Parts: sequence; C-alpha cells; structure tokens
Amino acid sequence: MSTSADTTAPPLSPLPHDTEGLKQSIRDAMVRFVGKDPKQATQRDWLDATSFAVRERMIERRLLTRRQFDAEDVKRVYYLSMEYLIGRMLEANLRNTGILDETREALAQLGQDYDEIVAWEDDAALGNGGLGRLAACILESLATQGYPGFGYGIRYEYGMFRQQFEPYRQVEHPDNWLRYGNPWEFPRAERKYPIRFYGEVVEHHRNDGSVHYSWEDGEQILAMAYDYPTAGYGRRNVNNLRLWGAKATRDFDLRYFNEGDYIRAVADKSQSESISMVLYPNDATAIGKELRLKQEYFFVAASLHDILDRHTELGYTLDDLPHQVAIQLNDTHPAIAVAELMRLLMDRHGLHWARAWELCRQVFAYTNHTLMPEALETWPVDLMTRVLPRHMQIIYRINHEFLEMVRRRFPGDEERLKRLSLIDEEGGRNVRMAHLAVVGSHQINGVAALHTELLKQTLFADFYQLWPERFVNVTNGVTPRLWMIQANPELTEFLGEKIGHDWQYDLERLRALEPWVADPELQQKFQQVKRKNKERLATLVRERTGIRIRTDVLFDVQIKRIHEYKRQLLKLLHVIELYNRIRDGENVPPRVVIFGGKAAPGYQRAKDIIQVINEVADVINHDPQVGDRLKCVFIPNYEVSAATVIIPAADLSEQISTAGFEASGTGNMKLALNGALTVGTLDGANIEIRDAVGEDNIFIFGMTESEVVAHRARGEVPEAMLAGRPALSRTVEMIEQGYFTCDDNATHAELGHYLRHQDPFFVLADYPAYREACERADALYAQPECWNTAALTNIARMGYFSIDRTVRDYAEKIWDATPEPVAPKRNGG
Ligand code: CBF
Repeated sequence: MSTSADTTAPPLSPLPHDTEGLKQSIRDAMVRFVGKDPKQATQRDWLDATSFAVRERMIERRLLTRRQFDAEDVKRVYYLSMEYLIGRMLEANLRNTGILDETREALAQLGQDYDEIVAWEDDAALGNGGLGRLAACILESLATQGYPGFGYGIRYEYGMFRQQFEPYRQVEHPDNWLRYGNPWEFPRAERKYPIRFYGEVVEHHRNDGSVHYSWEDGEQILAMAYDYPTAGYGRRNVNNLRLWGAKATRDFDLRYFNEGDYIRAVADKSQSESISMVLYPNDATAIGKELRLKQEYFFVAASLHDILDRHTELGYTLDDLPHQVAIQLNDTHPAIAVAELMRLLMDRHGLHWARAWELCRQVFAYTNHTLMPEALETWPVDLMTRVLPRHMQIIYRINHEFLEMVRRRFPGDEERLKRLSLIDEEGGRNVRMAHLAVVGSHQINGVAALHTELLKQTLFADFYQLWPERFVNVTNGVTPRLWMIQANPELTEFLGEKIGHDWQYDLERLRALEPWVADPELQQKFQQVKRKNKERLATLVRERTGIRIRTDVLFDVQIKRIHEYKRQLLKLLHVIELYNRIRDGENVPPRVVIFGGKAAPGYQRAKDIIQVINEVADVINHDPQVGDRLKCVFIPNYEVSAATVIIPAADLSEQISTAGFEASGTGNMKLALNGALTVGTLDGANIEIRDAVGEDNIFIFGMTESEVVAHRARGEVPEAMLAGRPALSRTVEMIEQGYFTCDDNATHAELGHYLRHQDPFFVLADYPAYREACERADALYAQPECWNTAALTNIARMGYFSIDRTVRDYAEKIWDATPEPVAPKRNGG
C-alpha cells in the first residue's frame, strides 16, 4: 500500500476552458512566456503562446491524475521504447483536452488563422516508422482509457532526418526539431541520474563467505528527465512521457576546467552529451555501433532507476514489484534492462540471485516487431565487456543458469544449446539481445496473428518448445483520434451525422454504419468527403513537388519505409506497364500513384529504388501522350503530419510485402479505416484485415508465406518468370536499358540486373497476380456504387484495429493492469 501519496495536497484552481478564458491565456502567455507584444508577434510566436495556454490546462490534469494514482495503489505500466513517432503536438493535445473548437475561435478573435498557426509546428519525429508510431499510439490510448501507463525514451536533439530529392536521389538533412525550444516539455533538473560506462567490476568478499560486486570508475554521464504530458481523449487522465537527455557530470567538467584546459573540457562535455544527440535512422535494418549500445543502456538505466525510486518513494518494498510494476520492452532495443534490473536488485539492494531473477521475470514482457534476422540486435561480447562489464558478467550467469535448465530437459542435445544460448558463438562471439529479452520476460508477443505464429515456428521455436505459455499475440492497432478524428474531420462529421459519436470511444461501434453502406445518399456524401480530401492532398503535392494532379481519379497510395521486402518495386513495375499501355494507345483507367517513405541512409538498394521511382515519375509526368491519365508522385519527407493528409485521400492502399516479412503493418489499418481498399498479400495484419472486411472488400493476391518458402526452396532463377510475359519483360528491359534516365545508366542497369538475377523478395514471381489484383481494383472503381459499398464496409468493420483494443489486450494478457479513470470534479472544470 502506498504510504507517501500526498492526498492532502490543496486542490488546483481550474483554468477556464471556454473561448474567452483561452483567449486571455493565449494573450497572457504571449507576454509572460514568449515575451512579445501581441502586436509584434509572428505566427510562430502565436504557436508557442497557444501551446503554453494548452499546456497549463494539461498539467493541471496531470497533477490530478498523479495524485489519484498515488492515492489508489495502482499498478503502473512502463513502456520502454527507443522511438516515439509523435508528430505535431498542439492539435493532438487540443483535441484530446477537448478545447480545439474554443481555441480555434479564440485565435480567430485574436486575428489569427488556426490552420496556419498549427502548420508552423515541427513534427516530433523521434522514431523511424511503424514501431515508433505504435509506441505513440499506445501512450495516447493508455491515457484515453485511464491506464496508469508511462513512456520512457530518449530526447533526441535530432530526430528522423528530413528527406529531400536532389534531384532524384534521397539526401538526408538534419532534423533540428528543438532549435526554437519546445513549449511542451518540462525539464526536471532534480531528476538526474548518473549513468556509468566502461570501468571495472570489483569483487568484495563478505565475512559470511558471500561475494558482492560493485561496478567502479569508467565514465559517468547524467541522464536528465524531460516530461511530456500525454492527454487522454474525452477523459481527464493525463499521463507522462519521460524522455532522457544526456548531460555531462559536473565532476567531469571540473577536472579539465581545473587543469586549465577549457577547450578540452567543453569538447569532452559535448562528446558525452552526444549520447542523446541523434536518432539512428534505421528501420528493420542492421545497426552496430558503440554509440547505439550506449544510447540503449543510457535510457534503460535512467528509466529503471526512476521506476525503482518512484516505487520506493510510494512506500512499496521490492517484493511488491510484480504487483505494482509492469515493464514492456518495445523490441530488443531496451533488452539490456533485464541485466540492469538484476544489477540494481543485487548490487544496490542486496538481493540474492534467485530472488532478483524471480522479480525480474515477473516484471518484464517483450514485444517482437520483426523476423528479419539482420534487424535482430546482437552486440559483440568484446564491446559489451568493455562498455558494460558488470552486465556482461550478469548475462553470462543468466545464460549459464538457463542452459543448465535446458540441459536437464534435453540431455545431450548440444545443437539445441547452441541455438538457444544468449551468446552466438559463430562468426565472432555476440550477445543475442532477443534471447536475453525472451529469457528475462514472462510474456513474449508478436504484433499480428501470422507474425506470432511465425515467431513460434521459426525464430523462437526452441523457446516456444520450452515455454509455450509465455507466447501470446497482440495484434497492433491505430488511434482513431489521430487517424480519423484529426486527419479526416469531414468523415468524422459524416459518421457523426449517421451513427453518432460513440465509435470515437469504442471503434467497434462503427459497425452501426453497415446497414447503410449501399445507401445512395450516404455514398454520395462519402464521395464528396473523399473528393475534398483529395483536393487537400493535391495542394500538398503541388506545394512539395510542383506537380498538379487530378482529383477525379483513383488515388493509389504506397506510403511506408522504403525496403526491398515492402516491394515498392512491384508498384513501380505496374506503373511502367500502365505507361506503356497508354503510349500503345490502350484505354487505361486514369490514376494517380503516390509514393512516400524514407530509406535508411546506408541502405543503398533502397536509395536506388527511390531514385528510379523519381526518374520514372519524371518521364511519365512530362509525357504529353500520357497527359493526366497517369501521374506518379513521390512526396518528399513522408512524416506523420503528411500522413494525416495523404491517408484520408487514398482509394487504394498498397500493402504488398512478400508474405512472411511484414510483422504487422499499421498503415494498412489507417488507410482501411479511412475507406481505402487494400490491395495486399496475405502478410502481417493484412490477413486479419481480410478476415474483418471480407474477401469481397479487399484485393488479395500473391504467394502465401508457405508458398514463398516453397518457391525459395525450388531455387528458380527470377529471370525465368519473364518467359511468356512480354509486358513484364519489356518493363524490366526499359529499366535495365536506362529508358528513364538521362545520366545514370549504371543505377538503372544494376536494378534491372537485380530483378532478373537476384530478386530476393520475389517481385517478378508475384507480379502477374499483382497486376491482376490491380485490374480487379480498376474494374470495381469503374462501378462507383460497388466501390463505395466496399469502402464504407471497410470503415464499418475496422473496429478491431483500434489501438484501444490492442492496449486492453496487453493489459489483460500481459500486464494484469486495470484502468483508473480520473473522476471529474463535481463542479465540472
Ligand atoms: O509493430 C509495429 C511495426 O513495427 C515495424 O515497423 C518494425 O519496426 N519492426 C514492423 O516492420 C511493422 O510490420 C510493424 O507494424
């Protein structure tokens, strides 16, 4: 039971939430916090002043939430994630706090245009793609449903790079999102923890014969907390996202200052602060850098220290940990937490191994987000021993005890021991972080049904055999607050008129739309909404690329990270074939094809794909014979705020990864929720989307996961797929012969060669089925009533893919946590 919760704290005086009150707060904030006379203020100043006014109201609720949690003995859920892809905060916070309309009006009365003001905010892009966006959705849902759930991560000074095409190839520019300060964050100078790296482990022998270890010397860096309040939608709960920034320790500074070496002191200071400087821009590709390992340990160590401090400050004992604390490891990135918690419990709190291990295992759970071997982190033992010597010792001991247990269950099975070991002995010795996460967790989950099955059958088959009860599936979801209410206000209004607003809190209630999906009047309104959204997107396209697109044709959208397995090349081959058919005089249904997504900077193949798409697009878009029958656009710098414009305008959602490779996908859910029909493989959550929306309302094509495995085993040369397929052969030849390039034949030739001779993700093998699926889509689009019925059916049946269901699944299957909604005060406010 919590003993130190301050239930006697004086009540906060509520701030007004009406237009007049907000107007006053914004004006005051302009003077008091921004330091400007409203007459001289710029639009960015208005953005800041408005943010401060909203923040005041959020923090009031944050304190109430905290007081209630402290008083009520709640179990807290901590989400440890290296990435949070949040996007812009002002509009999200206004919406969730319930004061968006009032603020819009307040700004109007102050002579400001709300839409122009919010557009000044930089996206908080502290993540790469799906994994980081999922983390942001989960935090929002935890608050919305009233769970005591908190995020921990890194306050990167530079987030995801800004992508430009110069002129066709991706060039990365730094994302200095904090350069003008950030009105949303609360720096907590008092929450600073020293984090050690390097040094040595000292053994202390006690009188009773026991041995105690301490980790000493090396280098210390401070982790300082920055808090970002996270508001629940339609609730008073406001949770917290705590991001850690690196600071040099004072001792560290003083050493060199005292030696008179000012320059060295300052240089070393920034060197140590570089830990939180930049997000690694990789997604499902390998990373292996000392700095990355240090980043991982840095945020994990600070978070665990903070969690244990809070736990004890609230009066709980270490034995209470499993009842009060659940820690979710978002992928392997925070897996070092298992060794760190062991270290803290033993070396700092004096627990013996067995008890510490028991507690650890009850507290941690691990989410796996990928099966791709190159994306599963491993760290060289030498590196780990140097950077985190005590942790390496602990990992050895965990491994030893674990392998002893396996030996007892499978005597003489040396191969199994090698497969299961936390240390990979092949090709240099490496610590397998996924194995550490599995062994240290009471539950392991995949993020879609197929993905979890594949985890059990392939990647973690040996672990599954040991502990089948630890493996559960939690299919991903998306927040309807951002991906519907904010992104698609017209559709939100349209739904409100027809079925009310309950779906905003319980997405399954969209089902109420089903009886009307074929209603002509409703369909007409839906089409009007889509058209408006297409116009909005056409403006964005014009502003970012200079290309003008029609809004009365099918919008075919593929937006996601650029990766071979996601198969942007499959779409590109289709685009080229359409181009050829138009030039051959065929009557091809018109369409606009839209790509968006970033390639990891070191991923040359992905960058080649971007370049070639841009070059193909340039030829098509300038061909007078094609005109506006086909346009191909690659929107630069795809980010959350751009996604909120692209997704509501889409008709066709491209989810065309090679089956067995996309863990889940969440773009597939966002697009279907907004009434786009999916053309997709039976991969990731596409399978569950098909089950939900029905075979007739989705265009499924291509090899299944087991067919892919069989196809690979046959070892056919990709080129063989071109035999008897003249249109496809012509397309590949055009690429390899440099038809679309003026000055870079080599890249095109190389890509053509890659398709013909390597094609590791079976683009050519799946192409005929893909083209046929696109034709089915065209045929349906030519019948607007049928298309609209299918689109509206998609919307009506997407309830399962709400992040709220996902979070409830985690709470029930993994965390054993219950919601604690903050009660409204009797007099409102
Ligand atoms: O689970 C969220 C997403 O994570 C990834 O983006 C990842 O980084 N591993 C996967 O690629 C997606 O399939 C998944 O939806």
